[in-house]
Amino acid sequence: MIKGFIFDLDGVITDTAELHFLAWKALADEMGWNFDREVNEKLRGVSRLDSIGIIMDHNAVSLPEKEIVELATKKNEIYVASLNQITPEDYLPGARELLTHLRQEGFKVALGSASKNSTKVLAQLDATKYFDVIGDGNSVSKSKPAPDIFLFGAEKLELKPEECVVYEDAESGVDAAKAGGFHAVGIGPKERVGHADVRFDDMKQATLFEVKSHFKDLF
Ligand code: B16
Ligand code: MG
Repeated sequence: MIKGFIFDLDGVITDTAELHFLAWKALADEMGWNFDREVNEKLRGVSRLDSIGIIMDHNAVSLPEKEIVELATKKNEIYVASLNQITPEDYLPGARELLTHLRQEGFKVALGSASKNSTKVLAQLDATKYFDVIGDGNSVSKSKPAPDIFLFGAEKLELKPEECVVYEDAESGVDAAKAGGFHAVGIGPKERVGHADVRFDDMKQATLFEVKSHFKDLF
C-alpha cells in the first residue's frame, strides 16, 4: 500500500537550477573558470561540494581542500542572497496542486533534497505547510545516488520504502530511489530519468490521478 510521498526540491517543486547557475557563474567568472549551462546541467541533484568538484574537473583545476570549501561557501552566499527573490508564484506548474491534493487525501509527505538551503526555499514558496518531514542536505552525510536521504524521510514518516513514492528530476535521484526500494517517478526527459518506474515530462502531468493509474495495485 502506498501511504507516503517523498519529493526532491530543485526541478520537482521549484526550479532553483537557474539561481544555482548564476551563483556558480559569478564564482567561475571571478576565478577565470569556464562554466556554461551544459556543465550546469551536470550539477542537477548533486551536492554543493561534488558540484564544485565537477566544475574544477571541467577546468582541469585542483586546489587544496580548505580553499575548495571556501569557494563553495562563497558560491553559497551568492545563492542564498538570491533566494529572497523566490515567491509563492514560483512553484513548477502542477506542484502546488499535487501537494494540496495529497494533503486532502491524507497522504504523508516528506522532502528529500540534496540542498542544505531547503528550509529557506520552502519558506519563500510558503510550502513548509505541505511537508510532515524535511529531509535535506543537513539530514544525512551520503548524497544521492546513495538512498540515505529517502530512507531518512521514510523512517521519519514511519513508512517502509515500498509504501512511498519518490518524485525526482535527476538521474542520481532516481538511482537513489531505486537503490532504496522506493517507487520512482521521474520528471524530465527519457535520457535523464527514463529508468524511473514511471516518467512524466513535467510536474503538470505527474498528477495523483496519473500516479494512481500507474501503480493501481498499490493504492
Ligand atoms: P545547496 P535537489 C540540489 O537540489 C540541486 O539540484 C543541486 O544543483 C545543488 O547543488 C544541491 O541541491 C545542493 O544545494 O548548495 O543549496 O546545498 O534537486 O536535491 O533538491
Ligand atoms: Mg532535483
